[in-house]
Amino acid sequence: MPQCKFFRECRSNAVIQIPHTKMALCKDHFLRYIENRVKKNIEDNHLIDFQNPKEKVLVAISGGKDSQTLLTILHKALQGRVALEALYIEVGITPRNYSYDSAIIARSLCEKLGVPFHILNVKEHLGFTIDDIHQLGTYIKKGKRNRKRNNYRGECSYCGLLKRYYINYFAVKHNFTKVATGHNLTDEASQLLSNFFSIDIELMSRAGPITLRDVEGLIPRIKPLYYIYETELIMYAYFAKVEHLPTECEYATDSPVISVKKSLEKIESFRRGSMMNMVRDFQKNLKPILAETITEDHQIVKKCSQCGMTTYLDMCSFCTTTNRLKEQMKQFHILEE
Ligand code: Q46
Ligand code: ZN
Ligand code: ZN
Repeated sequence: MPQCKFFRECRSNAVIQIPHTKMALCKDHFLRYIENRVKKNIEDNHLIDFQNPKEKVLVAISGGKDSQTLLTILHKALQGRVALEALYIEVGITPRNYSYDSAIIARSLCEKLGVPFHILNVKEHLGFTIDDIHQLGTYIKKGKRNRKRNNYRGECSYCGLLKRYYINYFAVKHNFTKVATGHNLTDEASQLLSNFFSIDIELMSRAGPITLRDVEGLIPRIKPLYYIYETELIMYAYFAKVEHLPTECEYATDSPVISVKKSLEKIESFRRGSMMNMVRDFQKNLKPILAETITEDHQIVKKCSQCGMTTYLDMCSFCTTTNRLKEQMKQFHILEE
């Protein structure tokens, strides 16, 4: 590796080469470089309103590399200028002690940084866990012929739905103004390309470092790591010694987006900067055109007839889905009648 190129006076040996600029950096300057890029994203895209005294940011933390690194960088970037708190959603995954260990690691980072830590237990709110959903899936898969009729979508799909719902629920209840998530550039490029393959223009038009819909009951989501490659985050976590859970969830399955991600990583290896160019150019050139043609104004905002949360339907997709799951669990005696 050559010498660090951050400052002329830095004579340290470089430890990493930045994927899209090929700039070689030493450890300390690499950490600073990533933190500066996150700050730039926050400022350029107005992710956080530093002038608003009521601005309050909630980080959805899972104990995994992405959210632990997000909280570490965000805590540094904000320097106490706005309120920052963390929420761990306990979805109830017992194999490999996954949920238990994740919560310990997430809490430990919050204590180290002095960030208020909250836990929301899904079982207490909903009456069942992801373990129960997994058991339901096992029964449904055994009777394969009924599989289609039962419409089982896989643990991760339900897990994602529960987390999204309860994060927003918690944020609304406790007056948070932004929810920060750990999505990085590699995730965004993969999602963008997947949406392009299925020509899902509506989803593409929503891509970006912030979801901006001024709707009461839907807290805007911000992605401070939007322009940081996954490989850079792995290196950041390593050099900054960010503690995170090394174990993978037993229910993790390869989604179609994962195969797109692998292909993009391959392209990136011989065309450096491809993902960055794709996401940046999309935001700059294509998104404004899509945003003009696709307006969500036709969607009438309502309150869910069951839970009262904001939705565009009579009953929100969380209530529809969890009602169906409850019924199915009763049929299989996973839940009491
Ligand atoms: S926790 Fe939940 Fe992940 Fe496990 S069930 Fe899938 S989504 S893999 S981050
Ligand atoms: Zn240096
Ligand atoms: Zn609802």
